[in-house]
Amino acid sequence: MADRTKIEERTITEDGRLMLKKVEREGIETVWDRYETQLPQCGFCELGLSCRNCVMGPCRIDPFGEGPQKGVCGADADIIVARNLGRMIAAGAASHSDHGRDLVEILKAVGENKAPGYKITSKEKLRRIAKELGIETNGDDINELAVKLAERFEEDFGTRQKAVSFVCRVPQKRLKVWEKLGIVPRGIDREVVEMMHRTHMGVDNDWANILLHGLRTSLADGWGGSMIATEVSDILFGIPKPVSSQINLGVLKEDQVNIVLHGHNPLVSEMIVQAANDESIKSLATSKGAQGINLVGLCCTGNEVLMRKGIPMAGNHLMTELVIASGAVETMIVDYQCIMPSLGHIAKCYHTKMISTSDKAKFPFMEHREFHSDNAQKLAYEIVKEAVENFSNRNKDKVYIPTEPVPIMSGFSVEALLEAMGGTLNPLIDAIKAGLIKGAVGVVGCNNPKIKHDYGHVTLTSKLIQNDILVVDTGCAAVAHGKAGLKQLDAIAKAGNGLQEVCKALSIPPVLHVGSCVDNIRILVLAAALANELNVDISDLPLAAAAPEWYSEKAVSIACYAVASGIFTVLGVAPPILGSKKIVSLLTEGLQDVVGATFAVQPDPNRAADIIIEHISKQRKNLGLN
Ligand code: BF8
Ligand code: SF4
Repeated sequence: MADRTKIEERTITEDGRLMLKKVEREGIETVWDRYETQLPQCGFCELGLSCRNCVMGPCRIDPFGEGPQKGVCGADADIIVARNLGRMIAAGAASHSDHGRDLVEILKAVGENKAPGYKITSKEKLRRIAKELGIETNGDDINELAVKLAERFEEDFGTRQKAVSFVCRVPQKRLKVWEKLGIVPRGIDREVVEMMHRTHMGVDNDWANILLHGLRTSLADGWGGSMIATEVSDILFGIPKPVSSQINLGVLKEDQVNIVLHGHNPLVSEMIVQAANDESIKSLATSKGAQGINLVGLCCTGNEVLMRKGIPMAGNHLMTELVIASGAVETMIVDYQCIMPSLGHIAKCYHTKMISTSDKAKFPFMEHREFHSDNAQKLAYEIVKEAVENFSNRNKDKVYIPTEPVPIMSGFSVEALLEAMGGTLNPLIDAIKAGLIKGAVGVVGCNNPKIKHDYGHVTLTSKLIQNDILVVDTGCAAVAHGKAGLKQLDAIAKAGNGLQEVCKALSIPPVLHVGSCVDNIRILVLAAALANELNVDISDLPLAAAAPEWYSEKAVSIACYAVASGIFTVLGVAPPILGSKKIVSLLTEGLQDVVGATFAVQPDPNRAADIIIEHISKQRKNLGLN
């Protein structure tokens, strides 16, 4: 194994550093070690210049112009880079959207009384969305309405001919842009499948045409699959409201049964939450000598239950292995996405039971207990009971909970924000017009061992709020900010004077948690509402997005739908496109004239902040604001 980098180089977090010392002592391998064994990573792949779409290949293009300039089929650098990027977008859009589909299936099952334990928590939102989509109802039958809405969404996945339902939310000016380009998303599955088709050998060999379909595919995610996922989650599990909780490894409790919820879809975790509140299970825990049952979250499943239930958050992507190394976890329950296949291996060093729950996501050294609408309630109860029974197997000598948790505020859905502002966007608009708030930025996305853990998020966001830019966050970025103490009322003091004034008046922190990664659509909904209110396009607003530490294909899809929706987006890690000058120039400059927004790549978060501050002041000037 290569020499390990210093722990201080790996993460800025105290809990992470202390836990990394423990795993080093115990000889446990982590994501950082494996990253180092991969170095140097393949230069062709980093540039996007390798292709294995067929077995005449694999092929690669020499970036220095000396070796091959075409694959066996004749594809050049531009075609290969575009095809690879297209497939990344398709995979990301598929992941969010398939998660949305699972929720739609439960919504339908609830309407048909086939999902014991699940219910419609927000009847108001169900009615509101049904009305928005023009779904007729006979009378007040909420179950019938659930089925009808689910069926409408099912159609959105297939071929809808014209457009997915939520295109009705797109501001007219933006929709015209998409219509002109022919990128209005038709069906969610359709755009993903079409991308796979186009990138098969011998189909779409016009790099720009592939990329245009890439934007359409990403829009099918943002205004389709992800939007459905969030809205149906709110209907089933409730609209998030401001809630206080705690964050970092210190949320684990030495004297309690610790159950960790990891993954993305709230379908499983919501049932576990119910089961953990069952009185008979609680008394079983007491009889085993535990002071209670402590549920904590990781990654986006963690974000979902933090937003709606105030369940404490243990950590983000790069912390998922370290949570197990605490030796204090009785059971980790996973659903899907961003679950490293290494987790089961690490759990073998402790008493931790690992449970996978989705038919589409099995992992090494995990026990597979498949959740379906009809058995979820029963299964959740059994799993929590087994976790309680596992408490007595804990080896106290191995337990280490390194820090005290940090307080965090969460739960800022669009509805909650509107409520905080007295039902209208006017206070926000007035604050922007008056220059108290210069603009708003969505800081989102992952961790990646290529960037010092949490450094990108925390550095960028701290600088933005100092400059009176409101930050809304999701995913692992939100967890980073939370651990750094930026998501509590005390953090108001870290903001610029103008932003401080607004935060104090509304009693909100300067960095607002809007949810998991599918919940990035809450930012779209807010941006669309702002654009409509001001009668401008989204691309005219003083907004930006950033993903300082992104790693996943889902993040590529999010970044693309942000830009296609008109939001300037800065990435901290370069996507594999640098092998094509034409594509780099289109994405970083040319798109401005096409969709009114571009990408930028800037690994240094301080400089990324400068770029964003400059962009926002330019947008303000164009709107006639000083
Ligand atoms: O969907 S931010 S590492 S956990 S991909 Fe994954 Fe990235 Fe975290 Fe959530 Ni989003
Ligand atoms: Fe090579 Fe073309 Fe096949 Fe790709 S599609 S592997 S470039 S022959």
